[in-house]
Amino acid sequence: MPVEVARLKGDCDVALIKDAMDREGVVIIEDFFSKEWLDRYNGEVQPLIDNHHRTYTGVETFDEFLGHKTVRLQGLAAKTPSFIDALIDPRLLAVMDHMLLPLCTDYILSAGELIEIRQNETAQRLHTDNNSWPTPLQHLGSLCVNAMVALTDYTAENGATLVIPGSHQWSKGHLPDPGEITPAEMPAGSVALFTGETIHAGGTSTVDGIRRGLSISYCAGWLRPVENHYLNLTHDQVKAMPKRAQQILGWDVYDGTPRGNGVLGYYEMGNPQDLFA
Ligand SMILES: O=C(O)CCC(=O)C(=O)O
Ligand SMILES: [Fe+2]
Repeated sequence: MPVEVARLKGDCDVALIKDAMDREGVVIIEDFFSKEWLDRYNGEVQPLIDNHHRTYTGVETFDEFLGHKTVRLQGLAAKTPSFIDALIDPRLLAVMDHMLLPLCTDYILSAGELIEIRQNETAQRLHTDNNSWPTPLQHLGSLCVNAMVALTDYTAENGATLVIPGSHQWSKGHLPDPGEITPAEMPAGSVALFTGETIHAGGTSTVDGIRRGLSISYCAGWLRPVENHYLNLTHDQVKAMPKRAQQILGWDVYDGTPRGNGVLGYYEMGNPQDLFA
């Protein structure tokens, strides 16, 4: 029996999404974003993709991991206004509350990445996104949750994300049999959610055409985010955003200590929110 990824619809009860995430560690939700949002967002990213120049972190194995036939863009909160609609989508945030609040008092954006896989890209190595942080922290549970938004159709041939349902509960080092790996095939406008402990990878593309995704990952508010998106944003840009977006972008203090003994992320000895008062 081929492995199937749990599949829901965008207007479903959010409780079903939470259940699927707890049980499987990955779920596809179809008809999640409207055609209107999809067209608008694709319109906002197209000129950025057209002008894209590959850059490197300087860490060779990581640059390899990012792919040679894949266009990646960051700084999306600053560059693409409609990113914010997805970032604070109430259904996504309800799932993030469920998945991440056991570990923290609030979560922040870890990375917002546009990932466009092109013909002849080879699959990434299988990994978990928890791997971004040191091993002792990984024992705490899922440090992040990824919402992979399909901006085009995702197919087995064009590089759909490879996922392993149930792998979020595996012990570290347990590798999947080939039959347990399945492409998260989904039409444009869907979202695939997976935990920081779910094994996955960008897929192989054998076809002429693109697989374009928007990966929005949220992490515990006390972690250093994967992307340094703070450097992209101006104060004026953040000021114009809804408060919840400001908070998720890290422009607030994190108070997670039992007795208010310390806060993280304070600014000029105060709260970044004071910038907008
Ligand atoms: O592009 C994809 O489908 C997955 C990318 C990914 O997992 C990553 O870059 O960490
Ligand atoms: Fe990943």
